[in-house]
Amino acid sequence: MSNNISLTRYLVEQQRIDGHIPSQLRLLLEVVARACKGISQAVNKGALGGVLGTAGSENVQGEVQKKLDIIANEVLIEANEWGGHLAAMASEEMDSIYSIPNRYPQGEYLLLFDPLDGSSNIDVNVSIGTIFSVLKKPEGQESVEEKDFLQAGNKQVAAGYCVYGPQTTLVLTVGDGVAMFTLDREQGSFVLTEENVQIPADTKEFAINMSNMRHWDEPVKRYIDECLQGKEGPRGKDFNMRWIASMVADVHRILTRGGVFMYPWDKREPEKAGKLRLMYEANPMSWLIEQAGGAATNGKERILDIQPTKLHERVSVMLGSKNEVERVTAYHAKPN
Ligand code: AHM
Ligand code: MG
Repeated sequence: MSNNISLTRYLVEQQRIDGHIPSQLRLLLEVVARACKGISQAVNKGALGGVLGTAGSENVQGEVQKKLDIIANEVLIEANEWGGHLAAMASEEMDSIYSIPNRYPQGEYLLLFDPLDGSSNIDVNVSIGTIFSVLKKPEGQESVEEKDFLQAGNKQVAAGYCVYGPQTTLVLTVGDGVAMFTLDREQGSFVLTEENVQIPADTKEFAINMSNMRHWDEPVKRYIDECLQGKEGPRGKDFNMRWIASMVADVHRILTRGGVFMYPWDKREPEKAGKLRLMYEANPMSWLIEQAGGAATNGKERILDIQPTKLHERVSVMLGSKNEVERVTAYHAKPN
């Protein structure tokens, strides 16, 4: 459908028509997109660029960092720190927030990101991606602290991801639907390839790491068990399963053809609410999914309404086709 509308033109027109993208936010989104182009280049080079393998360090969550995790993190910081549009950044790969150095002007936005989601897929040439969320800095204060980031997902002013797969695709919402842009490598720009993305309310496809089944809670077990029973079971239809182990790629499939994605709480680490992180994984993805007509809960409540209590907070995630997410959420409310 494109008619060759670049991301730049799309953002300028959004700013002009609706006036709900202030110029600082437009600049921010362009800079994030430019950084994603750089990350895409590094990902594409793979072994030729010497970027595969582990970096020999761990992040704040105790996960081994890959070289590309660190490269992607640096690309995003270097691209965003000098433009004057940000007050601070936060990343899955950094223990604490990154305030904009004094030598640069400070802007009014806060940028959160998972620089390279799907780390276990980096070295095996399977789709990975960058996830980002944009919040506004609370008004009337000079410096920014971690507590200023602790805003519910419903306060986001922009959210998106860039998936590095067979194509590099940037997916974006500023609260006015979901648009997809494909990277045209010859032109070096993102070109609009899908607008007003809509997820069908029903689906026959689920995504969950089945190897954890014995650790799940009853409502999740019940939901998946009923899917597995297929036509002969209470759902009366056969289901298909997909699990890419890159949330970006699984969410991209759901935005493209529907489906339900779950990474629920499980008994392996009962004190943690889930594996995925609320502020820079679940929140941006939940907003995109809702903007496309889907739903996102933690099994009990809307993810976007959860008040974060810490930057790297984890959350149980169930998102995608509305009727399926509502069903599994209802199973949590009435386990029997
Ligand atoms: P990461 O941010 O360290 O890459 O972890 C998040 C990823 C998600 O992209 C994906 O859905 C999940 O972890 C896969 O986990 P598992 O390997 O337990 O199936
Ligand atoms: Mg991640």
